[in-house]
Amino acid sequence: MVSDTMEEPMTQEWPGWPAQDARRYRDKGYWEGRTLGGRLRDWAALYAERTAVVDGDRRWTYAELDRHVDALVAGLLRLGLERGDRVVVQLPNVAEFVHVWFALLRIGAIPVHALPGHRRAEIVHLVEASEAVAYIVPDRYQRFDYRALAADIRADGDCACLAHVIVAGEAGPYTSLTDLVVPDAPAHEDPAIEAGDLAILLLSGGTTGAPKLIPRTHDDYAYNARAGAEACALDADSVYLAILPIAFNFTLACPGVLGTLLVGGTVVLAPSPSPVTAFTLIARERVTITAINPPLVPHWFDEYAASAPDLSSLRILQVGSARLADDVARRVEPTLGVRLQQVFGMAEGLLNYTRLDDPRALITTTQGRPSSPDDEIRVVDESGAPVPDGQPGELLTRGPYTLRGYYRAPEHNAVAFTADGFYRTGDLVRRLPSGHLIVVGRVKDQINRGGEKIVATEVEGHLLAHPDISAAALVGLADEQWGERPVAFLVYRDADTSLTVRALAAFLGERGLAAYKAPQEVIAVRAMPLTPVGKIDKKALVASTTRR
Ligand code: OOB
Repeated sequence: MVSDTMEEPMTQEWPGWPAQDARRYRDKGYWEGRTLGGRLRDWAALYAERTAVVDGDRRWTYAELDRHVDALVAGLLRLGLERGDRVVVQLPNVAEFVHVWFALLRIGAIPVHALPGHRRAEIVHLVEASEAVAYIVPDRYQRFDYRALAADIRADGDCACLAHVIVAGEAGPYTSLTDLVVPDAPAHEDPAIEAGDLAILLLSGGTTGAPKLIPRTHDDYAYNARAGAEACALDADSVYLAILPIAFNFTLACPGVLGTLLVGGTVVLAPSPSPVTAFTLIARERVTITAINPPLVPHWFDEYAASAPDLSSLRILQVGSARLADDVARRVEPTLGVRLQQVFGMAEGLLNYTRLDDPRALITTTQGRPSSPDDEIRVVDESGAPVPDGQPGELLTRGPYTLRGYYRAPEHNAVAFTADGFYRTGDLVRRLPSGHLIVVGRVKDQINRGGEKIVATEVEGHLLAHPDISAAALVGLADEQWGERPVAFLVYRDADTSLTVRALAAFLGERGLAAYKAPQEVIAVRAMPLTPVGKIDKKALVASTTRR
């Protein structure tokens, strides 16, 4: 059932789609009116005994997954979680992520996605920006103890809204996820949850200040995954290997985990991103599709040459989240014997895929075309006027799975969207007559380190807290391995000071910042070059490095 309220801008907290667009998206069948928790129920009936999820030696059929999620729902309800509660989830690629995610959705609680690499600064921000009541973590992952992080985020009186910490594994003083499982719990339905409701909050790569939260509804997120599944021709025989973090939109829903489950396929979770692990799982589970970021590609080439793995089941290697160099793209198919698919997407919505039957030249030199016929694309110059095909301009977009505004961010929304609802991506692209996009640069103040997004102003804010630093600018410089690496230009208070990369990493680490955001190089300058309006001239800083 579709209620009238769904057609209104949804709540004060985030602007939804205008009524006439919402109606069109439903009429065209993009929004199917089924919640994600309800879909798991449908899949359990349709695909019952097929394998849904594989995590190491543990396997769940669709029917088992559905029952296990209900068992967890019962425990989460007993704990006091309610519809509308926000819950920060920071789990790595383990089956518990899938269990927790669907259990929260069935209750109508909102998973807020954190990445495994996030630390105190990011988690405090996520908890406070969403006013989360619970935080769900593993005990340890990659030699880091998340229980200590859970203690740390509350140490300074921060995160007062947080009532529960739930741990997958050894819980210590916290609530154990295993203890929340209520065997043989009844199937849980909550008719009050509608497909047009907020389902999850994703973290934006960001442009300025603290990263924003991205509202995604059940309807739009399911379509996000379904359109991807179509672009990849997924079916019940598809086996998707999750290598990048499962909380990342690319891995979860492009088409990823969700797109695979939609068609009755099997999801295999990789415990680490190493090519050795990936190759072992591909051969063992007969994986048909997986997704990686550009820095992993040369590692795949090297490991392939070294170990001659059996990749015969693999049909599609998706590469995205940062620009894949054309010459590397051209080497994928001849080297690995697998079809390349470039993916250019964003947590905000719009996804572009090269199609499986595209000419090779388009697959190796473009980042794909929009997944939905109703993705609207504008490429504009600085004044907002459209540029002709082939010319670079900023990409603006609007469509059935692209947000119309961030969560609780009216001021930012006023600048991040046009008056008619187009999202300003901050990406510079060239559009070809075929509709394929080539990413040529960026107008947002962000560094893309091989797919990991770093908001310059966020890191600069922390650098300026250092007693020896009087001015700081973080810029991305071209890097062989990462595509771009974050470089800090610093003006010291005392000209004799010199801070090393290690010292800065330690300083930023103490301030609770994720390690991947730390500068990989430090360049001291006497004064910052300024633009005519008095802002730090980052282009001049980049140019100065080529003159060195
Ligand atoms: C993906 O999502 P986010 O939200 O982490 O980052 C989005 C930004 C884009 O605006 C663009 O600047 C960059 O990442 N990007 C690419 C790219 N894919 C993403 N830049 C160049 N080439 C590409 N292929 O990164 C994301 C989400 C879903 C699917 C794939 C990637």
